[in-house]
Amino acid sequence: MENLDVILTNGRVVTEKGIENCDIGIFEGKICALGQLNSNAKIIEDATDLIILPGGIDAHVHIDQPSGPDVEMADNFQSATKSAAAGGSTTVLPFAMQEKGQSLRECVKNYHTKAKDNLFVDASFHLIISDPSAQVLGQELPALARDGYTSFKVFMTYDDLVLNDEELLKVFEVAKKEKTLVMVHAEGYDAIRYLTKKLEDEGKLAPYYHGLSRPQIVEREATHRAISHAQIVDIPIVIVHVSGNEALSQIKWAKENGIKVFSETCPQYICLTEDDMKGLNMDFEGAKYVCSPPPRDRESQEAIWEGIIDGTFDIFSSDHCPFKFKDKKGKDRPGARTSFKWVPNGIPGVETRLPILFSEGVSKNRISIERFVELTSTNPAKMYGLYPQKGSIKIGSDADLTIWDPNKVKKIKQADLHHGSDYTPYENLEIKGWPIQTWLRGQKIYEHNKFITQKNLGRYVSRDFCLL
Ligand code: DUC
Ligand code: ZN
Ligand code: ZN
Repeated sequence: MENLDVILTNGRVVTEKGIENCDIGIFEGKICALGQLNSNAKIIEDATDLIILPGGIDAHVHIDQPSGPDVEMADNFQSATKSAAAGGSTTVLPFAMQEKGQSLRECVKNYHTKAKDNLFVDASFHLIISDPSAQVLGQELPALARDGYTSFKVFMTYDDLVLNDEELLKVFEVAKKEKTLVMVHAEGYDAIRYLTKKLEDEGKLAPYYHGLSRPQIVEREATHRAISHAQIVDIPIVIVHVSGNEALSQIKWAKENGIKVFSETCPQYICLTEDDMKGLNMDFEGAKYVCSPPPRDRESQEAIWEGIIDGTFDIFSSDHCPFKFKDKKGKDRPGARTSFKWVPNGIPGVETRLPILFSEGVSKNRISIERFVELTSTNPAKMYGLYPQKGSIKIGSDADLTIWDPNKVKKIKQADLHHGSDYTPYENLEIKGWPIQTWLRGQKIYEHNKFITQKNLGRYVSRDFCLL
């Protein structure tokens, strides 16, 4: 074959057949040849001693979402997608969050305006349904599903987002009709309110108590309820950000009983514990780690690893939800030092997701590199209707590629990251195996801490239905 645009040569490549020593030929942004290529190309990139993987797909990120009065997320679409590219992800799936009373169409339009010309990597929106009115359920949701918005998230907690059981069932029914996939934030609202009040009455107000206000039982109960509702309506669902053994036991039970439940976990549940929320002697430092569900204990980390290893988890996402720490519009918002309940929930992680799983999983021999690719790229692509355009190194797919140096050892440092937050919860975590180049549709966009492209090449991608 003559005149390719790019050949990546001498790399070890993870394809659907496993690890191969092969060249990758790229033409007009697509992978067009795999094998020993004796062709010319405008650009030849030597990947000796390096590994080439499909670009990461981070299927759970929050960008520029309203997060309560006077609170601002630390990332806009520029900074979040720059951070994604630097961390080896070539596609992100952020949320278009409906506010109460808002039309879903209007909401989606607003997020497109925020994202337009600001994408360093490709993106596609999930919807968050906070107001399932007759108009939303009857018209807007079905129309949007047909336009390629094929997944949406519902919440079982939070004052502004919670849906009651009847509302959940109604949303599930629309999902069944439209063949869309529902992502569920499974934590029980009433139990959290009850426990929060109790802790506050006892004067337990530091960030650490955030974890005690939403213990594993609260997540387990909601997970079971969501699964039961899905069973009643007969739809598949995704339980997102699973934090520990209790919720996981419900998912295992469902899978063993033939109920179609997908599940996602995140870096915070293998790297952080509740002790991190203690900060330095129960001080406000702990707010850096406040997210929901909260980090659990060592036993839970082991259970999460077991689920990653044995195939119970389908995807591994960041749940990137960044706030600044030293900021009155971030973690230190008014009231946050008077009660944990005012601390914004969420931590940054879009740039560190892949290095953490590679290092803790592949480099430490807990998982194979093929399983790493499945969890971080192929399965998210299949689950959210991006496959085979994304998620695999195969002929005809977008040439979204990440080149890894499996032997590079370096600690995570806030100073090296590109997100808008002023801290990382993983400061000083030693990582073996780093992404060193990111390619988006055949163009190198990032190499060794430098962005190569001048303008933002990311595009919005419309999605098909779930293929898993
Ligand atoms: N849920 C998320 O999915 N992300 C951050 C906060 C939350 O509650
Ligand atoms: Zn959530
Ligand atoms: Zn989230």
